[in-house]
Amino acid sequence: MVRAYLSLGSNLGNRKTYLKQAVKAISLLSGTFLQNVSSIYETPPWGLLEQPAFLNICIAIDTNLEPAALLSCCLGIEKKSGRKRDIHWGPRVLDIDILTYGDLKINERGLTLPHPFMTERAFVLKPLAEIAPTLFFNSVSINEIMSKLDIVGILNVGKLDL
Ligand code: X6L
Ligand code: MG
Ligand code: MG
Repeated sequence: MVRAYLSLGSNLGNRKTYLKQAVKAISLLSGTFLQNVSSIYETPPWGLLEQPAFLNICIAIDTNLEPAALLSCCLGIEKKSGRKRDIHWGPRVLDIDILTYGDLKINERGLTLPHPFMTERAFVLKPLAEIAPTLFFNSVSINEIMSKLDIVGILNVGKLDL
């Protein structure tokens, strides 16, 4: 069994409902056990600025799925939620990213672990730090990395009622 952390985001439609359905679907994956769910954070958009604000959360799972299988399950859940991939970095009903998978470091087509830009993005690290305050990246604690990121506009808006 491996501990993995996932980042979920939504900025279209009923954002909370998409996140809630995604957490439920992930918890039902074979050999996968939901361990923790962060608060919901409303976050300003990164990358493509002219789009609605996101709701972002992080979750902890313990899983027997291999990383590639976990990724294809996550993409399947995105697809079933109605996600269309048109505009790169554009608005989406649901995005599920694998942040870490145990201590694994890999770089292959479609899957780089740990997620390459996670330590630069407060919309990822703020919810992650809430549920994994003892994580380290390259010997630096998540709280130390967080303290150097811009958290302007990031708002804790409470928990999902699961
Ligand atoms: C320069 C150029 C600096 C591009 C940053 C950052 C691009 C993040 C894409 C970037 C750049 C991304 C979310 C989001 C996206 C999300 C919030 C991305 C992919 N996803 N903003 N922007 N939450 N708040 O989940 O992460 S698009
Ligand atoms: Mg993403
Ligand atoms: Mg993604």
